[in-house]
Amino acid sequence: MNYRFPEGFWWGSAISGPQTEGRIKDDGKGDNIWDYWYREDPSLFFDQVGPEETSAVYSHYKEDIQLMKATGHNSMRTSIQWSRLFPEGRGEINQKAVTFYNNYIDELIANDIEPFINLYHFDMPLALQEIGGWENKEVVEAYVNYAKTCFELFGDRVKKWFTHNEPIVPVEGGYLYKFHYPAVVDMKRAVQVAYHESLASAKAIKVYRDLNLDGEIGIILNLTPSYPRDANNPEDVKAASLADAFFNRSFLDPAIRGIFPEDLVSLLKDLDYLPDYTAEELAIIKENTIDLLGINYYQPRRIKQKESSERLSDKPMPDDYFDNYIWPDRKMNPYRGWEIYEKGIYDCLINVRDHYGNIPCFISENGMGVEGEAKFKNADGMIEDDYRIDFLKGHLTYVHQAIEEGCNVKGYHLWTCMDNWSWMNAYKNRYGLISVDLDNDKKRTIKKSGYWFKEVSDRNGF
Ligand code: BGP
Repeated sequence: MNYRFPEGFWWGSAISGPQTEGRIKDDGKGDNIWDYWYREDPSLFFDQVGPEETSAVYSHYKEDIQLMKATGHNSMRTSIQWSRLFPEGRGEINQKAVTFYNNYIDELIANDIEPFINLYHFDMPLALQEIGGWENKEVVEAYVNYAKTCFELFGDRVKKWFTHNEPIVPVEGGYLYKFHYPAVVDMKRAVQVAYHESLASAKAIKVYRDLNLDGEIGIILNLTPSYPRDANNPEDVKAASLADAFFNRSFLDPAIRGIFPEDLVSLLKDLDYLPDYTAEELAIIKENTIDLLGINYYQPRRIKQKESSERLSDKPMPDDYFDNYIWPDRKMNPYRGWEIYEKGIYDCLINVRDHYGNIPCFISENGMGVEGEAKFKNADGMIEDDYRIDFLKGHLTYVHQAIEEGCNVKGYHLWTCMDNWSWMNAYKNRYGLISVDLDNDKKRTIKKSGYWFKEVSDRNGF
């Protein structure tokens, strides 16, 4: 064996409630922004497939947990759907949701799979979006109440909690680049949303600590290391550093250090774009930082200095400060259109070691989305996804190197366990260790990578 991982390493995958559970009649779930947006305009979604059914884990969770076992999971992350537990986002609790999540969590534990629970995965309850979503402080309060309810209901058994998954994504998708509802383009509003997400996270952490439960709480951030085109060109370096401030440090710094990055704050101040905040809120953010960081890594960002001084729109945008650069040597995942750069995962981990106190962390998502995987099926109906195995090996080799060099990495979770519904991309790109056949009653079949992953987990290395 070439790469052995530390004792007790977490092997598993991540999923989310809205992407997997599905809805059935009378389950009591309320609408979230995805249910609403799909109803309003199904043509926005790949093949017009909406969030209604997804992979139907709500009904299949027992069978799915057996498949997790069969693919080597000793841990897994999912998210509670806020709109399942509180159909209106606040107020009355849906008891069927309590029963479902209790059963799901108990079944995981009974099968020796540790549940990691995330509280927010892009799924704002519609009733709360109607009053402004993350732009409104009332929604921050509703979130804190929802978080507290989850800790009280499930915190006796769940020992790892996460306040958000990729909080920059609702900012980018909903308020800058139009791939989440409400799909507006307004950087000032985007800043308010980002600030409230950090505030909500800190307030939930405070509530969690006040409850004195035995467990840890963290956040999941998607880190995109920003590489300048030319490390010897100060303008490229500055542009890359600003991209890093917008998309990485904007959440890393408040989550771990309890403060916002100075360069970003001063840029926003110059634009008169600072959010509505109070000194008391800043103190809450300062005092309530995370125990554990989840890192989602998919692709790097390659940056060069802005080549034209013209604004991209009549209002400021982050992209007014840098240009994206296409590295001629890049290796692509042609299906998703993302660069594959294995060393990026190592650079993220070294950054956390050197600049964020080597806080305990784990890879909470990393994976390869491929379109049309059915063509890789062998005679027995198994998808031979050797490309995914290569992808995993490439990244795990760098995770291993980071551990050897002192990074405090506790585990590796792949995106994802079973093929699932992915927002506007719906079922376009498949990421799973297990395939889901949408034309055949959502039949699950373990892919070659699933058997490979099991072996790695059993041997704690490869
Ligand atoms: C991550 C999200 C996941 C999942 C994944 C793949 O950013 O946390 O929810 O969607 O990306 O996304 P896509 O299907 O767009 O490639």
